Amino acid sequence: MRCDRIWRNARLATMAGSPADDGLGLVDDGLIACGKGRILYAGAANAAPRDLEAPESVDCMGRLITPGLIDCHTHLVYAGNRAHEFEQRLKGVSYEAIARQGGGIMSTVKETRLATDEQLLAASLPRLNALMNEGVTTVEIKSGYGLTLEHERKQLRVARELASPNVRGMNITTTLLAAHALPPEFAGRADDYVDEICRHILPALIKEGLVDAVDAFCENIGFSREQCKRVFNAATAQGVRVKLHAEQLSDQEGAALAAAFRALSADHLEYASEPGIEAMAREGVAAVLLPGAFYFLREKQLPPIDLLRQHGVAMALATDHNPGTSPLTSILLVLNMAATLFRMTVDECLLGVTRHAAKALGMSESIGTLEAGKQCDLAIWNVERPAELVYAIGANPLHERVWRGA
Ligand code: DI6
Ligand code: FE
Repeated sequence: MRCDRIWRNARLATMAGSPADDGLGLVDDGLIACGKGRILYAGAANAAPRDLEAPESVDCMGRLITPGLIDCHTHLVYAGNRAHEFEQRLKGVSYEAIARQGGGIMSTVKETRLATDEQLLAASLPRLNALMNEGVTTVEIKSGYGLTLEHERKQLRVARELASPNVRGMNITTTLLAAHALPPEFAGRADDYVDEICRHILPALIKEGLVDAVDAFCENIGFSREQCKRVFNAATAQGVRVKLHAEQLSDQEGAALAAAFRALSADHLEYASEPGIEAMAREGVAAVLLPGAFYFLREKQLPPIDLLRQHGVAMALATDHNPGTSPLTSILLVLNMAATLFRMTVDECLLGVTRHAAKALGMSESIGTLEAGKQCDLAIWNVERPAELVYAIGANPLHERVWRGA
């Protein structure tokens, strides 16, 4: 069988295992063959096709290979930063007082509206590089700092630009999050802004091919359950999948709303209730847990991990990179936080940034496990045991990142 490249003498964590082995699908003496950017074989070397031949065969010297990591929830494209607010908060100024001074999300909106495409690209590249340097091969990027058709379009256009192979080698999926905050032009008129989203912003940007999914911030300081439902109806009418920032700071029954729309995922979930989790399980909605925001906000309410486990809800993990509540670009630190703060197991953590993250993006057909037919996105690690990827803090054991076989 003609291949482009073979990796041999490796330990594989295929993430395609059965629940019996906790899903990591470990293979001690493994081999991966790829052709035209796709995996042709991934498994035990002694069961590989006998006729494999490739111009290049890589001896991995016993290193561990996982699927390329997936960061399934980021707000990566924006201008400026909020370090000054961080400093104010440390001096005791409240989040609300900062918001009243025009800070918070609105300060990032102001800077993002003023930025050109080139400036947004230049500001986002270091953040994308940081993720790539830790073996990330797929990133979800949300809008939500423009809040007008023109500026939401600009954010999503830059997100698409980041995906072009001549910029970086990265799979990027975009999410419209116009329902992130109320823009000043609509102060006191949230329903009118939701009309603007449903009638103008969402249909236009979907038609322009800039939107892979639609999200909303269902929260007291965001949008009500009813307003999010209107956004979801508009997205669904256009045949676009939805996801939701749900129960981050209070129980708005967002998880149940996400389930009612068979959403790809419900994200945060610190304040989720059992009925909402049951509904998610029933409708196959993934949970996306975001320990970076939990840590940075010094949140005390843990997400209901045991309930998610009991009901068999797939748990994904992500950085939630954003300048206000999770200025975090380390997916490896997310793994340690999920274990240390949320008490998730090593296997749950690693599945959270591979197979379950792919499910949260609706991309299980093409990424998230080492299986024939999937995209050949790999992370090759200088570790013996998968647990080392979750255990170490601040270390980066990545040996090589492979995107589409190269
Ligand atoms: N939840 C969050 O924590 C961020 N957005 C959201 O929906 C906050 C974004 C920011 O503060 O810039
Ligand atoms: Fe977020």
